[in-house]
Amino acid sequence: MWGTIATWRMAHDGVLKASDLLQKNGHATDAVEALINVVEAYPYYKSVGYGGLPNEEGVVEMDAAFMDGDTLAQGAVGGIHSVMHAVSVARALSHEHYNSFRVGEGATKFATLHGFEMTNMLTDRAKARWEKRLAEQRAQPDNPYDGHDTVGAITLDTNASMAAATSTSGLFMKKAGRVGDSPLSGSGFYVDSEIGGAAATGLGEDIMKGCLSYEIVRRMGEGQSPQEACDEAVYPFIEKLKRRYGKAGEFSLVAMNNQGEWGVATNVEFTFSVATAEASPRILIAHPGPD
Ligand code: SD4
Repeated sequence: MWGTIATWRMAHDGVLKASDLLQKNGHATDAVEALINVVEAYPYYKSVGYGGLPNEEGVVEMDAAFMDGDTLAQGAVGGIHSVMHAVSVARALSHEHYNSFRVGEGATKFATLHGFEMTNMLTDRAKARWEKRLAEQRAQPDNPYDGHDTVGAITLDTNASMAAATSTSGLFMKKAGRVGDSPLSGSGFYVDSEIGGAAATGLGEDIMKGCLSYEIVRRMGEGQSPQEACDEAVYPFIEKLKRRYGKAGEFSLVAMNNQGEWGVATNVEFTFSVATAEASPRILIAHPGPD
């Protein structure tokens, strides 16, 4: 048995790559990193890695995380800039017992010291969109945040090891130093090889309020299927947020257990990519639930 599930259509080429590795008995940790790396390097995905949309100051600040489901080791970066593969920096940090979650200049410094090549991540295309948005914001300061999606993925390998990872440039036009849910353990991602894993995309500020990735894994640990765990963690929480906070942002979560079964919950039209030993890689659409 092996499997992988990842957020958004943009993950599909990465899912193909990960599937190839997993079929050849590659390790879940290598597969999840390879999956995310494909998305990070592609310049036309406007919310991840190279070509990602910048913050208000024109800097592409990225958040990423990596988790090994066997050891529970985690590494994460928040607001890192100038590196092509933020998730690989997060993976390198997962080997550190101390200082494994680095932000801002500290994160970028770690990357430089560990041999990651510095890259200008602001493509001409992203810069043009930023300039256009700046002009729009001057005319209409209340522009909503958009153009943000995270690639989040779970992998299961043929030895029953699991891994999770995320990478994003976060909200377009976010304030400098703003960090979302994607690098936060339990919010943007979580995985435990004895149970399964989950990853999130959407408005980080609201996903954090429910620690939704951990909640899904916890429920799977109590015996729920990935779909039951997604449904029961996500939809009541959206209702709770609406009731007590007054509103709920958009969010979507994917999950896979250590049997390769998977589930999804979303309150927007959501594409994701999934592959298992039984079913070849494919892009699917989830509709806002519950039905
Ligand atoms: C964040 N969760 O930075 C990310 C962005 C995202 O769909 O995934 N948006 O809040």
